[in-house]
Amino acid sequence: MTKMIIGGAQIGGIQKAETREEVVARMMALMDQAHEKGVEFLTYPEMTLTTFFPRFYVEDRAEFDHWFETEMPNHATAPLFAKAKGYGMGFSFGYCELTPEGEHFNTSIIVSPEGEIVLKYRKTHLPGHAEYEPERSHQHLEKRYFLAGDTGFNVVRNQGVIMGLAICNDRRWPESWRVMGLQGVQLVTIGYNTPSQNNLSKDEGIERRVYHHELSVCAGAYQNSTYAVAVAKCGMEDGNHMFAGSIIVDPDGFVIARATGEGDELIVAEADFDKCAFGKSTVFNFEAHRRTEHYGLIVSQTGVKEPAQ
Ligand code: CDT
Repeated sequence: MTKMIIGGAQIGGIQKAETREEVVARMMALMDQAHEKGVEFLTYPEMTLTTFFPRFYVEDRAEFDHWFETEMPNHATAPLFAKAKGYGMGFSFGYCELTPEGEHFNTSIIVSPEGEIVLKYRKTHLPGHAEYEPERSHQHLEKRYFLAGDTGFNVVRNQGVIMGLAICNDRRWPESWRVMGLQGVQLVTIGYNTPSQNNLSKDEGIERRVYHHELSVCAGAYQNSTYAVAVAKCGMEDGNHMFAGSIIVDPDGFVIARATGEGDELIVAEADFDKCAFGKSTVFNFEAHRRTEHYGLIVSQTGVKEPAQ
């Protein structure tokens, strides 16, 4: 029987002027709380270390290289790795990665209780746009500052549990979940930074945005019979609001823990990973029920091709 106390460390807004060290101090305070509650694996948000800078446009992208990490762990994050190792706690968190080859990725990692990076994932589904678009209420320039990830959705067995990573917009795409589901995933950890308003539609307010977030995570968890932890960086950041709504979801698709505020906040639940087996061996027994002969379009075609009139 594999039971584990899992946690999500929601992080309130990080302003432009905040240093990595200040952010890591907040992360460590939540890790201390998590340890007190017996958490064995803790999930932090997407781009945990910095403000969500893709809301800002700069002509010369290199001006934003200071938001990226060239190594991990590094001087600022080493104390976090050391604290987790001291607690025997695994964790995941997102940061912006600049490779030795000069490539920029929106990245997330799983760190084992021994302090080793056992899985690295680079965000696949980059939302937004690459150029300044004045018709938008705010910019979302992920396609300007990041390359689409080159890792794909791998999983790793960590602390006896099959774990996988997705980042923010990935949670809306069933393809992300199913690729991990096909590797037997039991815990999907997701970090997100989601603006509270659709930048092309004033009508899509925060309630609808939070509903779509929760719908996506609950459906992904249910359809692949896996636990999921989805954790926000949220609240006011540099004058922009991002919704909170961090949740832990069970393999039946039910929310079993939920954040109540918009600041730094810990959510905790007990996961019984044996519960993943029921769905995986019945309604979502892929071996028994999938019909891959009918799914070809999913990988052969990207956009929609409507039939002729
Ligand atoms: N960070 C991120 O991926 N945010 C997106 C916003 C979509 S609107 C351009 C999300 O899916 O939540």
